[in-house]
Amino acid sequence: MKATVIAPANIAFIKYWGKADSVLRLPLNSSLSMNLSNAYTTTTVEFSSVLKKDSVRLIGGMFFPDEINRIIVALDRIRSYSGIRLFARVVTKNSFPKGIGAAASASGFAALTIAGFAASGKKLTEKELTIFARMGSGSACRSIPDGFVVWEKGNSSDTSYAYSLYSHTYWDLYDILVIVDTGMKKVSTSEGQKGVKTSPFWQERVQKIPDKIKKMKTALREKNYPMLGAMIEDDCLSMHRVMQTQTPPIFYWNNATKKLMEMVRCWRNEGIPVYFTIDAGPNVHLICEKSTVELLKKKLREIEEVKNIIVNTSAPGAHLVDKHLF
Ligand code: 2P0
Repeated sequence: MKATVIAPANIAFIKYWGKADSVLRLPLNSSLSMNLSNAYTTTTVEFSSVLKKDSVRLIGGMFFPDEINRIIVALDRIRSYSGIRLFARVVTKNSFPKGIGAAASASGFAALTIAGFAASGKKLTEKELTIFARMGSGSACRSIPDGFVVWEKGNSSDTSYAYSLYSHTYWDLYDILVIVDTGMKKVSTSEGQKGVKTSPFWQERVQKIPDKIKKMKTALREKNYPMLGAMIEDDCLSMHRVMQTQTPPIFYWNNATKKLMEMVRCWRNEGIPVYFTIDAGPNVHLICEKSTVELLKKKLREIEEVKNIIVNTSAPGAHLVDKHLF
């Protein structure tokens, strides 16, 4: 059987950086995210007796050999759990450029997991699917449930899963992804996280996360945008402080990133409610409410370093669709 899935990327408001178990991809801390409506991956999977090996293709781009291996390992997990012995054909495409810090591994492994199991005929619960997606790429588990999502760190594979806190219709929050650099990121997230414990700040950060998540849940429950925004910025800076003080240090920001962070502060001083967050790359996510989107788009058009923008609102989780890629 052939199955196709659309899975959103997600932006973490409280971020995942560091693993307690690198094989199972158990994180050092829980995280909280929002799915993105206009940054997504579409993937079709079919298991077939005609194939002599797995075939993996990215439309409009190229996978590195280690990425193909990671996909094949994920297919092996699906085969092993569903008792299938056939090779698979996988075709995938992204709605956004790969490697720009827009979490292509999150949407990619979420889509692959659901399409793979659907193609195998094995039925899993949403929780089980998030566990399998997590083993492909940690943040992928957060792209499966609807809208605003928590990934519980847990202390075993079965207890480290993601669930929806609120549906995507709960709050009209926007994420304007501002692309200032379209090149591939310099250090992959899997590689970068290996050095987390060389930072003198990782423990302090991890210890504070349970309290931060509790407070962020309150901000979401009350739809308290200034409280939420301030917390989003605070956790972004806390994660980058860890990254920048690892050995060797990782600096994902460039001059345009820093300029945009400064602009966000200026705009706030002018009374425009907007906050930033940044993942493992130089591009900047502006978190705002619907009423501010048009004004921010206009302001961004005036900044020469801005190459492109992707305007996202909160999105449903990964789901099956009828239109296949082959
Ligand atoms: C996040 N990131 O929470 C944070 C913010 C990057 C910065 O999750 O090794 O690609 O595949 O489990 O999921 C990126 O980490 O890492 C990530 P792996 P992943 O969104």
